[in-house]
Amino acid sequence: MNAYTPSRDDKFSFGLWTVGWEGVDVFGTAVRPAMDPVHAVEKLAELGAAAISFHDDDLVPDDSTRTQTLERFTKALADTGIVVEMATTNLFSHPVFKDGGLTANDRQVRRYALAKVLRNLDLAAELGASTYVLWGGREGAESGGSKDVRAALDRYKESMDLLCAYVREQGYNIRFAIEPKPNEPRGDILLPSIGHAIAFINDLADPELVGINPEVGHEQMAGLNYAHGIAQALWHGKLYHIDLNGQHGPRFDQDLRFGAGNLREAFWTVDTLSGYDGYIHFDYKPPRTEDEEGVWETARGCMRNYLILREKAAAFRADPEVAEALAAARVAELSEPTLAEGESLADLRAQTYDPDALAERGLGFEKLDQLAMEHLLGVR
Ligand SMILES: [Mn+2]
Repeated sequence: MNAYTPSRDDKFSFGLWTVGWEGVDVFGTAVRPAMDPVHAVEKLAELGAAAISFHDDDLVPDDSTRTQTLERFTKALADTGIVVEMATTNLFSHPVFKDGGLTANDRQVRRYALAKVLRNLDLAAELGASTYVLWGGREGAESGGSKDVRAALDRYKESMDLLCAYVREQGYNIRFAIEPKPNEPRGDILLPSIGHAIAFINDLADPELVGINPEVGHEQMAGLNYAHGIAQALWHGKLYHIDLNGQHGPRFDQDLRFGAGNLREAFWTVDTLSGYDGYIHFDYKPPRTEDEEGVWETARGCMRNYLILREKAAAFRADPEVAEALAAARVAELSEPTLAEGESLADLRAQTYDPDALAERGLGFEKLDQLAMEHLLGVR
């Protein structure tokens, strides 16, 4: 045990499909055997995680074994104290979803997709999940003429409105979280970024019930700043869930363990999450090079990296030299309204400004960033 050993209070959560990933990718077959969800729960509990999440097909892929699987699974939850905090639907693996689920051109596919979501939503409520994620990986297109994007958004909204009404009607304690992604597996996915998703949510019938589940790599694949993205989501009150992982800039979805890839952005992500009280959920894929022991090493790594970065971010914020640099950089001044109370725009216009003198001031941002860098590098 040391300072970076996780405890239940840290609220770490893992998707069953993360540690259970068999390594099937575009170019190769499975490198690891299927993992029993009960084994995943027991092992994650032993490592210090607090919760898990699942797709319907991760946990109950087969109706003939559904009852027995759920009995074993709920017993494992009770035995370990692990809770189910989130659930989601697999609307991407089966060939029926090759043109999407909720926005497929084929109406029968959309009806089947909605029924599949509803069935797993009932299970999510039964198992105590409080968040239901929708990642629309197949909702999109490869070519311009094949998808009427405005009609697709109408159908996306129709499904979300129906799902929200269903949750209200059933009295479930569940909120939805839409997970944006720019591309992969579709050439272009609908609701490609945090901003697109938030704008869409504001046009739903019951926007209170819907927020977002931003994933580190998904934003970074689009060259966007994840820490800024979640800060905006928090500003809108829409950060209902998070998916942490690692990514090296705009390229294919790497799904590395948290902290790998863009480490500086991971630092600012943890800093931005200071005060966030939701589950710290990891959605990554242990690389194909790893055997089962390597898989648990990546799960440990995700949690340790988060705890290390949390300590580094706290030390940065507590450093008196950082306080001076923040003051010199006028960071707190941004919280002051531009127009003072009781002041009019006429007052503001009547003031004399000396833009050349204002332009002469340096902001000192580099000194501030160097201090952050030195905390991150472990030399302060
Ligand atoms: Mn995800």
